[in-house]
Amino acid sequence: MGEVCYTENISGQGGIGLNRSRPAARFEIEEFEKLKDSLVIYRCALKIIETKLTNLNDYYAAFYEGNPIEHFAYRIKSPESIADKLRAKNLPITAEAAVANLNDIAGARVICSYAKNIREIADIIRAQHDLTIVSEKDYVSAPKVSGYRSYHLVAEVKPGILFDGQTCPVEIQIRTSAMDFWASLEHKVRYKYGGQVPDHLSRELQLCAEKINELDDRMYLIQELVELVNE
Ligand code: 0O2
Repeated sequence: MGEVCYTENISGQGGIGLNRSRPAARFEIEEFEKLKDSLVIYRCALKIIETKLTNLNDYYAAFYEGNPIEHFAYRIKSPESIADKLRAKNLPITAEAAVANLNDIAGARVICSYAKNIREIADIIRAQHDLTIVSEKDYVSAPKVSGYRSYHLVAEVKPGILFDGQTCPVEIQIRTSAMDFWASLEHKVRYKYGGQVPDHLSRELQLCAEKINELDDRMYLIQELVELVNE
C-alpha cells in the first residue's frame, strides 16, 4: 500500500496549466501569519487520522484475505486554495473566517478497491470512540451534477493537551480507484478553465462518470464470482 500527499499544485500534474479569469485570491501578510499559526492544529489532527487509517490498513492486511484499501493520501489545503474557497463563498480572506467556515483544511483520502468497501470503511471510522463525526455527504448514492462520486465524512479530532482541549475538523473522502481517477481529471479540467468548464467537456466528463460507475459494478461482480468459486 502506498501513501501519497494529495497536492493542490495542479499545474505540475499532467501538464494542464491554469487559465485564470481573475487574479488569485490572497491573504494580506498579517492574516497569512495568523493562518500559518492556525494550521499547526490541523497538521496535528491530520496525523491522528493518519495513524488511525494506517492501523486500519494493518488490521485488514493481517486478518482479511483481500485488503480493500488500495492507498491513502493526505494534504493540508494550501493558503492559495483556502483564499480561493473563502472568496468563492463570499467570505473575508482571513484566518478567522477560514477556521470558522472551512471543514476541509485538513484532508485525508482513502482509496479502496470496490464501491461496497466505501460503506464498510465509513462504518469503521464512524465507530471510533474518540472521533465525533460532524457531517457526512454521500455522493456515491447521490452523485453531484458534475458526475463526482465519493463519500465524505468530517471528523472532529482532539489533538491533545497542548491545544487546550480544542477540536479540529478533518475531512475524510472515501472512493474507489476509478472514482479517484475521474475526480483527479475533472479537478484538473475545472482548474484549467478557472471553474467555467465548457459544456462539451462537462458532458464528456458526466458520460465518463457513468461509464466508470458501470465499470466499478462490473469489476465487483467479477470479484464476487471469483469468491464464489473459491468457497
Ligand atoms: P480540493 O482542491 O480538493 O480541496 P460545503 O461548505 O461543505 O457545502 P464544500 O467544502 O465545497 O462545501 O463541500 P463539498 O461539495 O462536499 O466538496 C468538498 C471537496 O470534495 C472538494 O474540495 C473536492 O475535493 C471534492 N469535490 C466536491 N465536488 C467535486 C467535483 O465535482 N469534482 C471534483 N473533482 N471534486 C469534488 P475543494 O475545496 O473544492 O477542492
